[in-house]
Amino acid sequence: MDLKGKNILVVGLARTGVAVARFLAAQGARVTVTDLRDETALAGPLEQLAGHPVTYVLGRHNEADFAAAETVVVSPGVPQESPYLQAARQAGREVITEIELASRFITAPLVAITGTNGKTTTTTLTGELFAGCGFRTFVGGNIGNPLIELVATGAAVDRVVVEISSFQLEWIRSFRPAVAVLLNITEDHLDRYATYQEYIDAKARIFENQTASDWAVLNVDDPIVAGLTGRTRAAVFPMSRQRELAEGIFYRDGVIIFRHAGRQERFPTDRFRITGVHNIENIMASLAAALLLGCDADRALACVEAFGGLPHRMELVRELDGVRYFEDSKATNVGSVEKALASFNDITLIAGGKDKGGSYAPLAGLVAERVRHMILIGEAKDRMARELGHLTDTRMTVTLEDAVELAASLTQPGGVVLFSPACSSFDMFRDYEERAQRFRAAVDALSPGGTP
Ligand code: UMA
Ligand code: ADP
Repeated sequence: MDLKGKNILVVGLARTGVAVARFLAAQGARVTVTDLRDETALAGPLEQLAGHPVTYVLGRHNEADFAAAETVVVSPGVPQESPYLQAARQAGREVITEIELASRFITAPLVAITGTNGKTTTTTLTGELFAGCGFRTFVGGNIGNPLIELVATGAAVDRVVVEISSFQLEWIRSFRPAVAVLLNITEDHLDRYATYQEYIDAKARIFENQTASDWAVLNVDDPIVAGLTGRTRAAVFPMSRQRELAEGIFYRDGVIIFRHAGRQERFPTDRFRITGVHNIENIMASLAAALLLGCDADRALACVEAFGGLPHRMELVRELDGVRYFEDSKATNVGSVEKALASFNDITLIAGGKDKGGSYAPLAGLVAERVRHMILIGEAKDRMARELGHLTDTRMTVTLEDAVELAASLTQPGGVVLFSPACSSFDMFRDYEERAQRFRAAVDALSPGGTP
């Protein structure tokens, strides 16, 4: 793709927009950047682009810019239904996401990891496996550092591991991973998609350009994922925690077993530091991708055993008066909370936040069975109380700090206080990390014996 002199419009000026604009300007393209936020709100990104030859249209979008551009590069946060994007497409303009642009310049084998939950954990671990097995590896994407940054640096790499969200798949054209991993699909982002099916269809686009020489690693225990087998032309490499497979990767009696073309590798799980059934799934996906693309089994096992997981995913914060406090602020949808609830008994659950429009009903069985007290916060609290409140002792507080104090007073020794919100954080916090820090600070402030 020759970019020199090309008129390109970059939509959105956050992490993605900055990285894309920098790259395009360096390639000699004529770059216009537009964002609905104004100059004051965008002071940080503008500073990062200082000195680059870029034209700005801020605080608004102009239809004429979309019509004039040869290519429009969209940030993931810009919804597909944006009338500007739709108009550009109808006018015959090329509209693409940043991963599409980046992938046109990447020649190393690319592993793309998607799913409703477990993407970041699996992406990080897969990157560690390749690096630990001696491959020069880039890890990026939805995890935080845009894929285009790899292309911009021109670094020579052997493997690319990229976390992919449904948003990033919306405007792909030729994006084609050598290995596509689909971990699971449960309801999420219904504040962006009109229907659950639209969200599923966006995820399934990860397979769109694969051919028979590529791989699709599919979690066949997940009925929606299993149902998508027909959507890929790639060779399907199934993974299962529940049943033995003649070809694929599966879990049996404490051992993960990889079977492919007559080869069998065994990975005993007893020395793994990350626990929980969901992490067995994440580890199986990582091992499958790594071994299919040349990793040595012994070295891969050593890397998995060394992997300590990521913060804010079911992290033990403290044990006080016989009660363990777990922080799971990254649990922003129902599917992740299901896994958290399945991991404990006798739970005081603190949940709530910004509602994403999905149903909380899939949690009903686990709440009835395992949640002794439920404390709800945030915008979603009334709807959660309507859907789940009748199943257990349910209370509401205004602040997270009050929720923690109430949880401490209600929970008996041997119990678990679990902060697993099932919602995004933006109603009360900057992001899930700030929400996590506030929970941890509130837990740290508790005194033994409940005395202030
Ligand atoms: N904007 C417009 N016009 C619009 C809508 C938005 O100009 O019509 C502007 C906004 O004002 C904002 C920018 O576009 O300035 C949106 O940027 P962005 O939200 O795409 O932010 P980035 O910093 O570029 O982050 C994106 C991903 N964000 C989203 O998908 C919402 C980041 O994923 C990702 O790490 C980053 O690119 C690098 O690839 C975050 C995320 O929340 C972590 N992802 C979702 C998730 O994991 O659930 C999918
Ligand atoms: P993502 O990047 O997809 O959001 P993370 O690895 O950041 O995934 O984990 C997000 C949340 O989902 C955490 O609460 C974590 O405990 C939970 N989780 C991780 N892996 C899985 C999985 N395979 N299935 C369901 N929940 C998971």
